[in-house]
Amino acid sequence: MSERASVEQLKSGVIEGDRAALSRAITLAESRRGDDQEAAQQLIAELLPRTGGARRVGITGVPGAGKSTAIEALGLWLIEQGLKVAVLVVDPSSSRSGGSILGDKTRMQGLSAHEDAYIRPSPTSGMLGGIARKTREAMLLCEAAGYDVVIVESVGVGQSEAELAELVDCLCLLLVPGAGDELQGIKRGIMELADLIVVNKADGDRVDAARQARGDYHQALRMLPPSTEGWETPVLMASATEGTGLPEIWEAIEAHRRLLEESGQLTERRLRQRQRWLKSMIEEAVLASFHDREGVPEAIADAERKVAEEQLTVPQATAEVVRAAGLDPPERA
Ligand SMILES: Nc1nc2c(ncn2[C@@H]2O[C@H](COP(=O)(O)OP(=O)(O)OP(=O)(O)O)[C@@H](O)[C@H]2O)c(=O)[nH]1
Ligand SMILES: [Mg+2]
Repeated sequence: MSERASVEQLKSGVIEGDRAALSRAITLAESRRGDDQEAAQQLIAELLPRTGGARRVGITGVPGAGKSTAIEALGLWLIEQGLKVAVLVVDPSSSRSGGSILGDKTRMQGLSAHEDAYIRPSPTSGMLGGIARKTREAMLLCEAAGYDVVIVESVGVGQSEAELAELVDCLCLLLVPGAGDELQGIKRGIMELADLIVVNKADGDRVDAARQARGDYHQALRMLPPSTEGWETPVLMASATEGTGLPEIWEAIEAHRRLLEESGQLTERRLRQRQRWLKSMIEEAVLASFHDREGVPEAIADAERKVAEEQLTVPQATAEVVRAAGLDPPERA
């Protein structure tokens, strides 16, 4: 895969909404081979004018909160409303265990079988921001393929929520009732990022606990700055298994969207995301090429030894490594 003809073929396949072509395009974008990357970037660049049209929704929450079940139900409901839905599932643990994708597919069985849906696991890789890079490219490709809604599922493990917020227009935090008035160890920083909070599993004998949790979160939010200027993060209750509360979730996502559009924050938010992405990629590239420079690994080993033997201070040793790479140490050390 490095022929111009193949890029053209993939491009028209993606534009036609051919799911096999979309899958091949995403695989190409995920490839670490240099010629694949070149082809993938060319493909994405050509498709860029067709991107940006989707509702980009992130769903995060603790393992087992019901994210996949909720996406299955919400996705099927959205398809009923005439929308095409793509789901990208990021699971930081799956790259290690290699197993849970099968579980996700079975949890989204109806959706994965539907012709108006596309479900794809998204690997977490790269030095910075595991989620960000490959998932972002997959999202752009889904948009070019005509999906109206791109939902990114990511298990919340402290850092991943912030990465997910860098990718989507609306971040939805899924919680489960249970621990009474205790806020499930959800950190303030994460609640601050949420554009929407959903207390899931509000069914059976959990309804009262769900109501209690909703009140607690609502209260806690009042002390936090808004996720989006002019927006009050709603706290909703839902049952993904019973399918209750889904239209309300979508209504909230749409209301948030209207605010973003009307206030100009949608363009602003997406531009800021792209610029931060650019910055982190530049830093990643510079760092990688620094380590690839001739003499640098040796200079680092040398510096480590000199620091260990207390021959040099850490700033002095740093300056030596930078000079060994043929660069000038920054003036502000
Ligand atoms: N009672 C009840 N159970 C639910 C609900 N939503 C999900 N579950 C159950 O909770 C379990 C976990 O659901 P998942 O949808 O796999 O949760 P998840 O958040 O995607 O989990 P991970 O992807 O592993 O982080 C499953 O057994 C679901 O059937 C709900 O609304 N009510
Ligand atoms: Mg899941």
